[in-house]
Amino acid sequence: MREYSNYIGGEWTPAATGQTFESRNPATGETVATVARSGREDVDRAVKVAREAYAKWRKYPVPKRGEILYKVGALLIERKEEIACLMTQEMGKVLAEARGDVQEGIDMAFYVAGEGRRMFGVTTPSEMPDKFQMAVRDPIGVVAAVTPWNFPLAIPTWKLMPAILAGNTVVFKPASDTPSVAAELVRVFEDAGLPPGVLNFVTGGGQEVGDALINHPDVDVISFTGSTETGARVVSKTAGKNKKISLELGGKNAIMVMEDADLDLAVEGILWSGYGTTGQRCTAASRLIVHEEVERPLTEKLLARIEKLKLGDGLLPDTDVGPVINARQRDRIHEYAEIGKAEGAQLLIGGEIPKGDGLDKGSFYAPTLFGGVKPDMRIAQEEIFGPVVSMITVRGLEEAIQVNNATKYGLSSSIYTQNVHRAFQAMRDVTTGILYINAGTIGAEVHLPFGGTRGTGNGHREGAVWTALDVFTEWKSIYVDYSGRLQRAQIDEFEHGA
Ligand code: UN1
Repeated sequence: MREYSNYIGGEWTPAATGQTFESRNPATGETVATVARSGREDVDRAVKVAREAYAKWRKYPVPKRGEILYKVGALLIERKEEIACLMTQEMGKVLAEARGDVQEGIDMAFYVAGEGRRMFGVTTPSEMPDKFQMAVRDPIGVVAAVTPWNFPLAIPTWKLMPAILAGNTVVFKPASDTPSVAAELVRVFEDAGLPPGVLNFVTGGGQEVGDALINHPDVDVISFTGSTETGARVVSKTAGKNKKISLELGGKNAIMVMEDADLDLAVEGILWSGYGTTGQRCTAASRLIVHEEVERPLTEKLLARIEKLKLGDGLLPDTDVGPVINARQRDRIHEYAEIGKAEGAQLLIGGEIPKGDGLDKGSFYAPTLFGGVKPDMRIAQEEIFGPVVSMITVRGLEEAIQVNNATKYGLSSSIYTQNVHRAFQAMRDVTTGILYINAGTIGAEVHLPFGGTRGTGNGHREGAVWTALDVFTEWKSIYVDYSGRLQRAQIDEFEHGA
């Protein structure tokens, strides 16, 4: 069995208390790894080491920092299959998707590495003669990266790579459901030659490790991806402590299907976005907003496909839908199905914890579709984070967009239409951070901004390096006066043509 400890100052070390916990395979219930159950003492040590390493790292040339990330990318390519298999075992997503998760980290590595020879600042002319001015990006200090289990490799790379490239040092706390994948990522950084102390890794619970980390006075930036409730806790617990906080929280993403849509194409997008990753992406489609004219044929086509989806262990080649992350989450999803029924929505398929076929050993949930959903029902408003899709019928594009926009979240949306006017109207009026035309709600590429409006976040964007660097750097404006005399901005006047 695998064993992982913390990684602090370039050393793999057990938790100060010597305690451990286990991560389990959600498809089989088997133990995947034993990892350190850390506490405040470990966090204190990791932050101290990160702070010390920062003094040197911030002066290390940015292109050279980028070169380490090229090596990280190359090692991830070498280890892609091994890490993907481990990810399927630890998190449950089917192997093809686990490979995609690692690939997203590889894409990020090369993309951010290249940024090492850009990281552009700004120059702009002065209002005075003999004066030069520019703005440059400065690192901030120690970053706490707190990451979720649903993209156990890709999402950490969105945080660690730009943070490290910019010259910060990091303490990384992964979700307790997926510590092994996170540890393998840290090992890649180590093997790529990242100097000790630049990246530190502490595993353990949210209460013990997470809270100690975000509240630590020497942590300057908190980059958190996870549930809306935990995000709110991060903000309230650190209020008044003057930390820079970037949040990526929930979604209630919708696919709009207009009356002129290519329905077969839409069905593919709905299956992929609604039930891919067992509905456990923040970008997953959990609402379907359908024009009344196509509701019937679309429903028929969808049901014919949903009933054929095969649940099982993600390592098996014929599995379409893997388990959900754990039994607690499965029960929560089931509660939502019950809520949907009680609210008067029509359960068209699913709505149950499947039995037999070896599924009882793991945490599975049947792909579920509700019809007759009203936009204000709880199953149409709250994030379920499972394979549950709620179908709402509308009479036209404006109503579709209005329903699409009317949730407390604002991550991703999609519209299926073959009419260019409708597509552009959606591009203008949809208020989510991501919009797809004739594709589902998932599948963001690393080099565009990733994030959402309203309750999905707090205005920051990950992915695209120029937006990610806004989280991990501060702008410094520098004025260089080479006139040799006192020049007073806003006061002195200059003769034309002098
Ligand atoms: C997430 O949903 O938590 O766009 C991240 C996507 C992936 C990333 C998803 N590239 O679906």
